[in-house]
Order: sequence, then structure tokens, then C-alpha cells
Amino acid sequence: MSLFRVKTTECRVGVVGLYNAGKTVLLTSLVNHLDNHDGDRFRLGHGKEIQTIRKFEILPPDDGWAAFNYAGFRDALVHNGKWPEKTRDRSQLVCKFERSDWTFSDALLKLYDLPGERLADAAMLGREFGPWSDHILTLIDNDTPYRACCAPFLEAAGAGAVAEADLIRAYKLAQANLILAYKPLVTPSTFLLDTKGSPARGQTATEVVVGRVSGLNADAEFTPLPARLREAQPELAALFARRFEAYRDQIVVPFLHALRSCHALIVLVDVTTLLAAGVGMYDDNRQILRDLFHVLDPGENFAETVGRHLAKVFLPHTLRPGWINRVAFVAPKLDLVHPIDRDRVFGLLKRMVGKLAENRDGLKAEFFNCAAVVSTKPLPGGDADRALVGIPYRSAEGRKIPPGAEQRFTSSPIPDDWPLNWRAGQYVFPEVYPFVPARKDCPPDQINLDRVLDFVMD
Ligand SMILES: Nc1nc2c(ncn2[C@@H]2O[C@H](COP(=O)(O)OP(=O)(O)OP(=O)(O)O)[C@@H](O)[C@H]2O)c(=O)[nH]1
Ligand SMILES: [Mg+2]
Repeated sequence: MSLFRVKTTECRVGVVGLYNAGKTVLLTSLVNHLDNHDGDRFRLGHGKEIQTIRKFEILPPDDGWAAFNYAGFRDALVHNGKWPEKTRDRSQLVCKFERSDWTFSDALLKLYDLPGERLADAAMLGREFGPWSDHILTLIDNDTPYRACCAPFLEAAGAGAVAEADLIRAYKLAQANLILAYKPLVTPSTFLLDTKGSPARGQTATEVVVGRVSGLNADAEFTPLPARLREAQPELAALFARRFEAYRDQIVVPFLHALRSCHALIVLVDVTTLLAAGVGMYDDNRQILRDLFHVLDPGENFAETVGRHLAKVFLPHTLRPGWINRVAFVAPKLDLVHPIDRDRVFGLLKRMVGKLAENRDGLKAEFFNCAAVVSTKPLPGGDADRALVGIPYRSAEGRKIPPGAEQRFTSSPIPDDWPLNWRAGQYVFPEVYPFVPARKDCPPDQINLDRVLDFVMD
């Protein structure tokens, strides 16, 4: 520590978003840029002057947390041209460094990664079984595609008296229909990604349900229960309530408490996937973020603002209280969109989640369009048909293909505003292999990732 660096400023940042939104890639690229910082390629301090990072080191994670596998992800990206594997459990990366624009303090940054599937359970926090059931059933009732997917369950739950096994079977079929309709609000989320990290697979609902559980394990399954059934079958209601509570305490509480104690959140909203997957995924993503903001309650009142500033100056970082007062909303994978459309991605992001931020008192929110690992180039002269160049990752039929030569592909034009309705497949943004220089100390090209970090560490 230099003579003037008399303290450490701890900054806890949670990264959240639906599965496949780009959280793990963003974190891997971010840490790679901090580890091998080049002030020209990763401009901190709001870009006014070139800033430097010194003495970067990775520290062990806090108790109870698995370490984020930065070295493994970075190695796979570089040497095998592989994107990181999907996240199966929550993890944390702790690192320490000095920033040239921070004169009196060095930085202790704690970053949290979790599987996107778990966000669908956010509504369980702070709710008992009855209110959670009502919340989920109201969502189903008021959404036509949801009602259609959940028809088997609604029918079973509407019968006079129901057997536990029939209800669970019907709910699992309904959840499988949701997965096949690209609707991510699947809860309990262990149906989609079980506690061992194995994801649901299959082409039909009957295939998807094989071996899946709706709860902690096969002996602790539950479903939401309508108020009428909770009254008519109190033993079943009590049994499901016990299983729900065990699930909530083991699966949901640990990661939501960790997120709640963060100073800042990076909320990824994958605009390209929402356009590609249809209006149902857009609606669910908004609902999931609404539920998440309800339980995390970001923002602060005047007393908390004063308390936070005082604590920053007078308390050691280990005793400093934490609550979320900054949220960076990020539209990732910007390199999959042609440069002439990139401002529109920013516009769509703001349009979709702007209210979420506005409605919170004392919350500082900013919006970014961003690429963590730029893996395409615009084709010169290809503006009119949005032509890009990259190494294709999937065939036209959606099968993964081995890495080959760079190819020209086109991405869909981005609309000025969200359409009123659109179907899956109407917009296409082909996946590409990552482009990461083999030289380990040369991080990938990024767009606006530096601005995101600047904002959340401010
Ligand atoms: N071209 C491009 N693709 C990206 C970028 N970031 C993510 N992707 C793509 O998005 C996929 C998912 O990224 P992840 O970071 O694993 O997503 P995640 O949010 O961690 O997903 P879960 O672990 O399932 O919650 C990757 O496999 C890439 O195909 C990017 O900056 N550029
Ligand atoms: Mg991940």
C-alpha cells in the first residue's frame, strides 16, 4: 500500500440476469481486463485521462462461497475457443488492486455470479407458501400464453379433490411447456436446473419431465396451491408449505441475501435473445426483474445516504454496512448487432427497464450497451444488410458446429421500439465463437465494459 493509501474500499457487485444472458462471460472478461490492465483498452476514471491498475491479486472467496473459476474460463476461451460452461452453482470472485484515480484507498472488489434460472424463485423471499402460491397463480391467470402452457395444472387444481401425485405430475408438465415456449419463469427453478447443476432437456413436454423434480428432491416436491385447495385439503397444504420453506431457506435465501448486501448490481438484459425468443420471454424477463427488485429493494433514503458516506470514511471496510444504491442495466452481446443498430439496443433496454429504476427512491441507475468479448467485425460496405464477419457457432438448424473459417452473416435490424407482438425466430442474431487473443496477457476487445465497472465502483 502506498503512503497515502490509508484504507481499503470494499465494493460488492452482484451480476444478475436470465440464463444465457452473458453474466459469466462478462465477469471473465472484466477480471481479465483488471488482471492485465491496459489503460488505452479499458478506460477507467470516466475516460478523462488514462488510468492504471496496479498490484492486482485474486483472494480466496468468503466462507460458504465457491471460487469463480476465472482461470479455467479464461483458459477455455483462449485455448479451446470455448465460451464458459453454463453456471451450475453460485460463486464469488474476490480481488484487490490499486487504481491510479483513487488516491487514498485501494479497492477490494467482490463479484457474485449465479445461475440465471434461480432468479425465477425471487418471489419466494419474504413470502410464506400461501402468498407465494397466490402470486404465481395470479400471474398464470392474467397471462394467456401462461394459461395455455399451464392448462394441465389448472385442470388438475380445479378438480374437487386432488391427489398429491396427480397435482405434481400436472405442474411438472406445465413447467415443461413453459420451458419449450421459451418462458423463463419456471419456479421452483430446480425443475429447470437441479441442485446438482443438471439442466432439463428434451424436445417434448413428456421428454422434459423425465427425472425432473419440482422442489429440493424427489421426496420434497411441491406446487403452488389455490386458496380453495389450501382450505379444502389442509394436510396437503401443510405438507407443501413445509417443503416450500425448506426449499426457500436452502436455495433462495443464501443467494438473495448475498445480493441484498451488495453495493451495486449489474443487471443483464439480453435484448438480442429477447428479440429472438419472442414476446413471451420479454414479458417474463420483466416480471422476473420486477419480483427481484421487490425483494432486493434497491435504493436508499436520506439517512442511509449520510450513513453510507460516514461509514466509508470512519469504519474499516469489514464493518461497513451494505445495500444496493447503484444499478447498471446492461444490454450485452452488442457485437452480435451491426454497428448502425447499436444505439437502438440502448433505446430498447431503457424502454424496457427504465421505469423499474425510476420507481426506486435514492437509486442511481445507468444504462449501457456492451460487449464483453467482441467476436465479430462489421463487413465493409455491408451496412444495408447488416453484414458481420465471425466464426459460426451453430448451423442454421441450431446444431453446434466445430470452429472453422470466418464467415459472413447477417443480423436482424433492430427496431426503434419494442414491437407490440413478435414471435420466436422473427429476429435472428447468429451465435459465433469467441475471439480472444491467445496471448494470455491480452484481454479481448470490449465495448463499454470499462464504463460499467466505473459506474458500479463509483
Ligand atoms: N458474441 C458474444 N457472445 C456472447 C458474449 N457474452 C456472452 N455471449 C454468448 O452468450 C452465451 C452465454 O453466456 P454466459 O456468460 O455463459 O451466460 P450466463 O448469463 O452466465 O448464463 P447462465 O450461467 O446459464 O446463467 C455464451 O456462451 C456466448 O454464446 C459477448 O460478449 N459476445
Ligand atoms: Mg453463467
